[in-house]
Amino acid sequence: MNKAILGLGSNLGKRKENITDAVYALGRLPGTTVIASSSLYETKPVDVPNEQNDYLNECVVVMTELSPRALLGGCFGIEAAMGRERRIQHDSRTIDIDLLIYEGAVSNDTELVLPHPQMLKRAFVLVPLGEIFSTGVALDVDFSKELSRLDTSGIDLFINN
Ligand code: PH2
Ligand code: MG
Ligand code: MG
Repeated sequence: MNKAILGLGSNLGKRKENITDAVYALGRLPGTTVIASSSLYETKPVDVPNEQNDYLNECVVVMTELSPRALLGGCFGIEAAMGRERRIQHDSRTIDIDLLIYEGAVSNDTELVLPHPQMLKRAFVLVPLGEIFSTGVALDVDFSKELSRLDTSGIDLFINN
């Protein structure tokens, strides 16, 4: 069993339900259990090609028997089942599930880069992650410096539950 960390995002449709459904689906992947989750955060879109709604973002930690690649495949399967369309890169989406960190795994090929190359630049990832890993270190990835330097003004705890 290995630990892995995933980041979820939604800015289309019923955003909160989309995230909740996706977390539930992650826990139903073979040999996979969700062991921790952050609060939901409402976040301003960053690096997007068009006008978009605000996102809800959350991070979760899983224990899994799946390999990094199989876990990634599981994430794509959940996205597809939830109606995710892939037309324009970084377009609005019902659900996005990104594999951020997989315990002990470094990968650098075209399908999978681990740790996720953008995660250290994104407050919508590091703020929720910092809630779970309050030391600023997640499975050997130290994000404390980046988190302390990032502009977190577009990131709000989502209380509309
Ligand atoms: N995801 C992106 C691009 N921009 N911005 C926010 N706030 N949240 C996201 O999840 C997000 C984004 C590409 O995956
Ligand atoms: Mg993403
Ligand atoms: Mg993605």
